[in-house]
Order: sequence, then C-alpha cells, then structure tokens
Amino acid sequence: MKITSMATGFGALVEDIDLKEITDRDANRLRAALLEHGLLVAHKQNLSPQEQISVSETFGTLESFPPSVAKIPGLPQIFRVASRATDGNTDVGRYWHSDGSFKERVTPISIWYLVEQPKVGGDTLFTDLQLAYEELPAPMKMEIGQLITAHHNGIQHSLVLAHPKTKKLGIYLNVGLTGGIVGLEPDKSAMLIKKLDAHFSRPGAVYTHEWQAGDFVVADNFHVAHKATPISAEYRRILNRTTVRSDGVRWFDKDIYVADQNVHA
Ligand SMILES: O=C(O)CCC(=O)C(=O)O
Ligand SMILES: [Fe+2]
Repeated sequence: MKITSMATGFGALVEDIDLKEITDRDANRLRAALLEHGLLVAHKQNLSPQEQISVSETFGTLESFPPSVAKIPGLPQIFRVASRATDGNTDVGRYWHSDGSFKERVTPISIWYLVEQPKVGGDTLFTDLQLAYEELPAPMKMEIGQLITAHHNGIQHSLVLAHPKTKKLGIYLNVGLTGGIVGLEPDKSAMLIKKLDAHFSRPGAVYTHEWQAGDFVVADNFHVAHKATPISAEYRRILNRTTVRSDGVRWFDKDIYVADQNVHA
C-alpha cells in the first residue's frame, strides 16, 4: 500500500491496495495517515454496501440512521446522498461544514464511497481547517480565539477547536447551520461567518474531488470541512456515506504503530 501527500497541501492518495483485504498493519497506517493528512482518497475500489461498512469500521464504530435517510433496507449505517430523491437524500451539504456539527458530540470522521458517477457535476470540495486557522492574520486569530458558535438548534461549539487527538487548532464552523456567534450582534456575526466562509475558499486552499465510481474518501471532520457542489437530477449520482460515532472513533495509536513497525521491520 502506497500513501502519498496530495499536491493540495493536505490530504493523501492511497494506492496499490484493495481495501477489502487490508492487514492490521495497513489499517494502522491508514489511521495514521488520516490523522496526519486529514483526508484520504483511494480510487478503483469495488465495495458492496456491506463491504463499505466493514472497511469504514477501520476508523471506528459507525453511526446509525433511521430508514427514512439510510435508504438501504437493513443497513442503517449508510446515509445515501443522491441527485434523485428516488435514490437517496438530495441537496445535502451545499456549504462548508463538518458532518454532525449540529450535535453536542460531533461526528469525528466521514467516509464516502461513490456508487454511481454522474456524467456532469457533483464534485465535492474540501478545505483544511487547521491551515485555515494558521493562515489567518494574527489580529484575526486573537479576535476569534474565544468565540462560540451557536447552531440554529441551539448547539454551541468553540469556533477555534483543538483536534481531540492531535490538539492542533482549527476553525470549526458549519456555514449553513450556524445561526450566529454568541455575544455578537447579528450583522457582525453574519459578517464574520461570511469572511471565514470566503477564507475557506481562498486561492489554493480548496481540493476539488471529481468523483469516479469506486472512489473511497475518508475525512477527519476536525481537520477538513467539505462542501457539495450543485448536481442536476438529470445526471444520476449516488454517494454512500458512513460516519464514525463520537464515542467510537479509532484514532491512530502511536504506541501500537511503533510496536507494529518494529515487528514488521
Ligand atoms: O454530495 C456531496 O458531495 C457531499 C454531501 C455531504 O455533505 C455529505 O455527504 O456529508
Ligand atoms: Fe457533509
């Protein structure tokens, strides 16, 4: 299995591997790479929904969804995103966000597998939230350092959030579902959110994933945000998503990794 950094400045390409047949060592390398790069991309996988679930479990215990959104009978772990309502959930995430940010305990990892490749459109954009924080001017870092965001449903999070495992600071912001910043006038908060939204899309910051059938993509939701682009129902697109539960995440464990490398050296 080959893991190489992508030219974007974050994310890594995973090659020469059939994810259905990974060893414990490969699994550990994938978890290490996710923590380091924030985003993993593997092409040309061939996974049934059940196999997608098994491979996803490399990163932890999965969330379950009610049948109204899960769509595949008997597989509540798969949230199906689609361009046509008859296939799945449409109009999902057309703004910068991390999945599950509207919950008290947010979703740490999201994993996608493209089942049906549309002829036109349907790219997914990714941006690095830690680089976004690092690349803010110092006064801006000061200004936002202690701010709290409030979702429309009342759930609050720190705008600048330390990654639960690496402790690196990143901007944690759901541009679509955030109602405002606690303690700021509505117009000031709207202006700040707009500014950060634009900052996420600043030149050179965005990786555009042009999906091919069989693509398997893993995102650390504390490290990267994503944004769906428009797709016409004329073009069929089916994207199966699994998400890791906040209490079930399996971050890479350095001790296991080092011990494992010694064994395999
Ligand atoms: O359809 C997409 O490109 C992504 C949609 C989304 O935000 C998600 O699946 O979490
Ligand atoms: Fe999403």
